[in-house]
Amino acid sequence: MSHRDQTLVTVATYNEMDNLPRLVDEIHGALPDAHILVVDDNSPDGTGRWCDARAADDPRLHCLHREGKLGLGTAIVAAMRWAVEHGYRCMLNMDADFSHHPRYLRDLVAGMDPDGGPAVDVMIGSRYVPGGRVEGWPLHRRLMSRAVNLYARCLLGLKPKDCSGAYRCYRVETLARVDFDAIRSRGYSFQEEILWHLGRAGARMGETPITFADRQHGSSKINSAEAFGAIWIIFLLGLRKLRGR
Ligand SMILES: Nc1nc2c(ncn2[C@@H]2O[C@H](COP(=O)(O)OP(=O)(O)OP(=O)(O)O)[C@@H](O)[C@H]2O)c(=O)[nH]1
Ligand SMILES: [Mg+2]
Repeated sequence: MSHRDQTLVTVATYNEMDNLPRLVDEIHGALPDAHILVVDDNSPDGTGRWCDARAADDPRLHCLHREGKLGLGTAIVAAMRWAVEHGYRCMLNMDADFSHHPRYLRDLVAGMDPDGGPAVDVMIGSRYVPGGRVEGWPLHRRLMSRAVNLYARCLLGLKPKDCSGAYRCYRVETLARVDFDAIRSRGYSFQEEILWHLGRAGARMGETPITFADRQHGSSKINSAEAFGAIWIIFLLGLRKLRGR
């Protein structure tokens, strides 16, 4: 099956019943023709069951179920494989918790083919370009995010200002050039790692400003083991880059 002119919006979920029903409506408010793929890791709060029931009434909604919580990075890889297999034009990924507001969806899609400019392969919803902002984060979280971005940009030579956010639109034919089996990240460093692989595949990257809002409903899935794991993986990728591999 091919959806060559269509956009797929992908949302990984783990216990997002407080957010997903409203998010699905708002995504379709912004992009009525888009398909939505939810990748749910057997959420105990029933997010996956809700999604199946809703998908039975709406052919634009799809749900991929995994047996347990396997990490955000692997959920996005599963969504990328699905987008490639089904032949969508663009894949737009966002978090479920409204940190990534659907009001920016159209800017991200429009940025893929800018008027008079070259086409873009990855459009990033960016907190760190002029006009971008973070709302509701305490100072230590702002500093951590800035530090991780600086670290990844220096070590991996990434050009975008915001390399750690998940709110992005990818050209699916460019994703198809990435060897997903080579991706090491299970959790947070996935965002930097996929940019690194795409950069090596010759992808052009752009950024459009967003205001990132802290989660209002539901609970955080972040943990310090994942955060340290992410720093370690970026370091290993940096070593590979130094060795020219
Ligand atoms: N399928 C799946 N989704 C996940 C997993 N971990 C996180 N998510 C989803 O990924 C998105 C981002 O996770 P968040 O918990 O918001 O992570 P965060 O934004 O760093 O942290 P807070 O917003 O502060 O809680 C949300 O939509 C989560 O439901 C996972 O292991 N599997
Ligand atoms: Mg969040």
